[in-house]
Amino acid sequence: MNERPATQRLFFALLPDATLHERLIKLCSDLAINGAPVAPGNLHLTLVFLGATDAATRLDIERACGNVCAAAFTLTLDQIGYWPKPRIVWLGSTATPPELSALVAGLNAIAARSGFSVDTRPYAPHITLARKARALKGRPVAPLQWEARGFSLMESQSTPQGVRYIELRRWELTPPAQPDHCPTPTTRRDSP
Ligand code: 3AM
Repeated sequence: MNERPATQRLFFALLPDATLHERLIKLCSDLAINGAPVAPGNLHLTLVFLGATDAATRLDIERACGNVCAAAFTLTLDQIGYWPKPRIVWLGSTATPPELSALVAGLNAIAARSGFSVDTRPYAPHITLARKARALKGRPVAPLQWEARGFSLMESQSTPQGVRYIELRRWELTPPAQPDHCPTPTTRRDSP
């Protein structure tokens, strides 16, 4: 028999803390976007998309993530944008912190070593706020600060109610006061 191994659809993301999460929800409501809002529990910032991942590959990736040494950073979310092709309204940043670029580069390297094809487009950090949306006329936005202190391995699950993003595991970023400290896995929300 030549059965394909079961896979999970995985990606790396930053998840907002409770305060930022509330602010994002309020922003979505204030913008009154004409489209399908992302479910509040799904709001995130994608770092690297992996796609279908079998259990052995997931294990390799998790091990490699334990060796990632990346610094915490602040991302200023100060720009609302619209991509017409996927019809997405997003919140993003006019300046990508170098620590974020370094984190994405490190995760892309891990993905490539595990055989995933890496997105070669320039990284554009953004939080998708709504899909199937109409263009928003240029709107100023009061900047929101994202104090990124960890990154997460996420699973995208299709359910009858729509897509659901589940945090599988999180790694801490190096706190600014401890430049020599490297991250260790802190949580595992699923069973092996
Ligand atoms: O955070 P956003 O919404 O930009 O669009 C998908 C979502 O990104 C993206 O991964 C995130 C979690 O699903 N995604 C889905 N399929 C993808 C693919 N084949 C993809 N990104 C790149 N390539």
